[in-house]
Amino acid sequence: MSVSYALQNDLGVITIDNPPVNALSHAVRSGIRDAIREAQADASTAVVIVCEGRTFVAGAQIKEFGKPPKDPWLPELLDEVEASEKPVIAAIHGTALGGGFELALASHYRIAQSDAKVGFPEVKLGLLPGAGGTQRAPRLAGVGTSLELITNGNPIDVGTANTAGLVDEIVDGDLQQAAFDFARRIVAEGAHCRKTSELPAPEADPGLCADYRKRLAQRARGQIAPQKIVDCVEAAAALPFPEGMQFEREAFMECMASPQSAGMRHMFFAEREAGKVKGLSKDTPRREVRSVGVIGGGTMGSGIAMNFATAGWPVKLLEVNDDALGRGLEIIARNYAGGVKRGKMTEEQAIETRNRIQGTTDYESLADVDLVIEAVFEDLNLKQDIFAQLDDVCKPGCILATNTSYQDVDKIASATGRPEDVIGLHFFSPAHIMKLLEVVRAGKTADDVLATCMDIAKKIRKVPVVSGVCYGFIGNRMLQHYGREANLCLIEGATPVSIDTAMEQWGMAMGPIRVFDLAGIDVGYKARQGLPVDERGDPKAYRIADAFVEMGRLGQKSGAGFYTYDPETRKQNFDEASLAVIEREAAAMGVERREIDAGEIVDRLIYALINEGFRIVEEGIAQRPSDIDVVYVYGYGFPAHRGGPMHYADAVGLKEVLARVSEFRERFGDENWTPAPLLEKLAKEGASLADWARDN
Ligand code: T1G
Repeated sequence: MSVSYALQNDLGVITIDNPPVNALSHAVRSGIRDAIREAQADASTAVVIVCEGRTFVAGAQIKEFGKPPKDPWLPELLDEVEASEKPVIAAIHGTALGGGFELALASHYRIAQSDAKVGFPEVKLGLLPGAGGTQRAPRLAGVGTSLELITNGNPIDVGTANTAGLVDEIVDGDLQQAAFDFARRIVAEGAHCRKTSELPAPEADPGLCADYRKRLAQRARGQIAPQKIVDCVEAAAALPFPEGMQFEREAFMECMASPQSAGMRHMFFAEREAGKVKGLSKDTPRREVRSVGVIGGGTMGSGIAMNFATAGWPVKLLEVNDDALGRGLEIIARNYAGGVKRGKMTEEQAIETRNRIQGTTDYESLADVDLVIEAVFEDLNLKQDIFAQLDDVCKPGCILATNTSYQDVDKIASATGRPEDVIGLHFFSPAHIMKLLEVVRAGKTADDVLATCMDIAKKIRKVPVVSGVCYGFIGNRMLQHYGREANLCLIEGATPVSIDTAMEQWGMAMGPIRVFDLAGIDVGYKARQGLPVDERGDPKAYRIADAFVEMGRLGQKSGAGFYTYDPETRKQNFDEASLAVIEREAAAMGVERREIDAGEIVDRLIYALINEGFRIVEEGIAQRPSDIDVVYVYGYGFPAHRGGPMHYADAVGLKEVLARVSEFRERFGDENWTPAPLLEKLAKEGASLADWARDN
C-alpha cells in the first residue's frame, strides 16, 4: 500500500510509503487523490501529508515518462489538494524535489526538518516543473528566486527556502508531532486554507528574464528546457493562474517530447546502472579501508589525495624526494585555497582537510595503509617496479591500485605476488574535480577488491564505470579515434577554429583542438616516440601535431600550440603562423586542402567514437552500452542532452549510422572506417543498441 490515510484524533494523516524515494507513481497519485477526497468528508479538521522512509516525495516517477500518462495527472491532482476545504500541511524531510516539492507548494503550508532540502531538478532531465512549480513558486518567492532555483536545478536547504517564503516552519526533532501541532495551531487560528494559486502574481522582471535567457544560452548552449523555464516564470507574472498553468503544461509537454529530455533521462538511469557490477553478488564482502596511500604528488596524485582527504580519509602522499613532495603539497594547498575562495569550504575546513594528508618519501610508511593508489608517469617498467615494492611493503589485504591511463593492468599486477589485490582506478584530470572514475577490473582482480572500490568511488563522490583491460580502457581508447579524425580534418582542409566551433556548437564542452592544447600536444608526441613508426598510425593524423611540438609549441603550457595564448589573460587566438604550419605540413604530405563543412566534421568525430564504442561493447570491455555514455558525459564533456555516444547512435538510428560509416569507409578506407560487426548486425536487423543491451 503506497499511500494510506487515517484519522488520528482530529487530524487526517496521509502517509506515503513508496520506497526508495516516494516517487509519485500512478499508485501514489491515486492514493493521494483517494485520501484527500476521504478527508473532505470525514471529521478531520486539517490534513497532514507525511512520508515514510528517508525522504519526502523526491519527484514524479521518472520511469513512467515517455509512456501514456495515467489519470490522475499530477497537475490536476495538486489542484485538488490545493482546493481542499481543510488546511493541508506538508511535512518535509529529506529532499522534496520536483513533483514532490510541487505537492508541498500545492499544500497550504509547509513544515520541514531543519536538515531537509527542496528544489526543482527537472532541468537536469531536460524538463521543467510540470505540475505548477513554475507558477506557484514565483507567487511565494518572486521571479528572481524562482528563476535561480528552477534553472539551476540544485536543491536549497530549507533555511534558505524559509527565508524565500517557500517553507513556513523549520523543526528539529519529531517532524510528525511538530506537523500535528502546527496543523492544530492553524485550525485554532481559523483554519485558513492559504491557496498559493490565489496569491497575487509576482512582479514581472523582464530585464532579469532577458538576462537569464542570455546567460542560459551560453551556460546551457542549445538546450530547450532552461529557456522554457524562463518563459514559464515570466508567464507566472503576466497571466492569471489558470492560463499560466496551461502555458506551463504546453511547455512541459514540448520538453518531455524532446530528444534532449530523452537523452538526459537516459543519463539519470545510466549513471546509477553503471555503479552495478553484473554477476557480483550484493553480499560480496568489502575490505575495510581506514587509510590511503598515494604514490606521486604530481597534478594527478595530488588531486587523488585530495579526493580521499576531503571524504575524511587520512592520506599518506609519497614522493621520491622532499622537493617533489613539497611541490605536491603546494599543489594541494593551492587547490584547497581555491575551494575556500570559491566558497566551497571554510578556511578551517580547508586546514582540517589538508592536514589529513601527510607527506612522506619512505615506502615503509605505507606498511599499514589499506589502499594504495599509484599515480606516476605513464611508464610500464616504472609502475611494475613500484608495484613490486608495494608487494614487499604493504600489509596483506591492502588494495593496490594504479591510476594508469593506458598501461596493461594485468602486466602491472604480474609484478606482484598478489594480482588479486590489484585494480585500476583511472581518475580524470583535474582529479579532485572530474566525476568520472574508470574502475579497471584486471584478469585476476578479486571480487571483494572490485566491490570495495565501487563503494569507495561513491564515497569520494565519483561516478564509477567498470572497464576491462585494453589500451586506453573505455574513454581513451575511443578518444584516439575521435582525435585521429580531428587531426585528419585539420590536414585535409579544416582549421582549429572550424573544428572546435563545429564540435562546440554540436554540444561538446570543449572542441578537440582546444583539448589538445589544454592537455599538451607533447603528451601524444611522447607516446608516439615510444612506438615503432609502423605502429603510429596514419602519419597524416599526427604530422601537424609533431610539427608544433618540434617548434616548441606544446599547447597552453608553453604559451602556444595550435592556438596562441596571451601570457596575462591566457586569451586564445588563432594566428597566421599556426595556419602556415598546417598548410606547410599538408603540402609536405601531398594533401590538397579542401573546404570541410561542420556536418562532416561532427559526423566523422562522433561516428568514430560510436564505431569504436560498438567494438568495446562486443568485446565486453564495457558491461553495457550506457556505461560508455556515462564515461563520455562525465569524463569527456559529451553533452548530456544527447545522452552519450551510444544513446545518440540509437537516437540517430543504427541504419543511418551504418550508412554514414560505410560512406566514410568508401572515402577514407577500411583501416579507420570498417563498421564494427555489432553495429552492422543490429543495423541490418533494424534493432537498437538499447534493445540489444536489455537482452545481453
Ligand atoms: N523516479 C524514479 N526512480 C527514482 C527517482 C525518480 N524520481 N529518484 C530516484 N530514483 C531511484 C534511482 O534510480 C535509484 O534506483 C534509487 O531511486 C535511489 O536513487 C512533474 C516532471 C532523491 C536525491 O529528478 O535526485 O518530478 O538504482 O541512487 O543518491 O514537475 O535519487 O536503486 O534502482 O539517486 O540517495 C524530479 C531524482 C523528477 C529527483 C536521492 N525529481 N532523484 O539520491 O539515491 S521529474 C528528480 C534524485 C518531476 C514534475 C517533474 C536522487 C535523490 P536504483 P539514488 P541518492
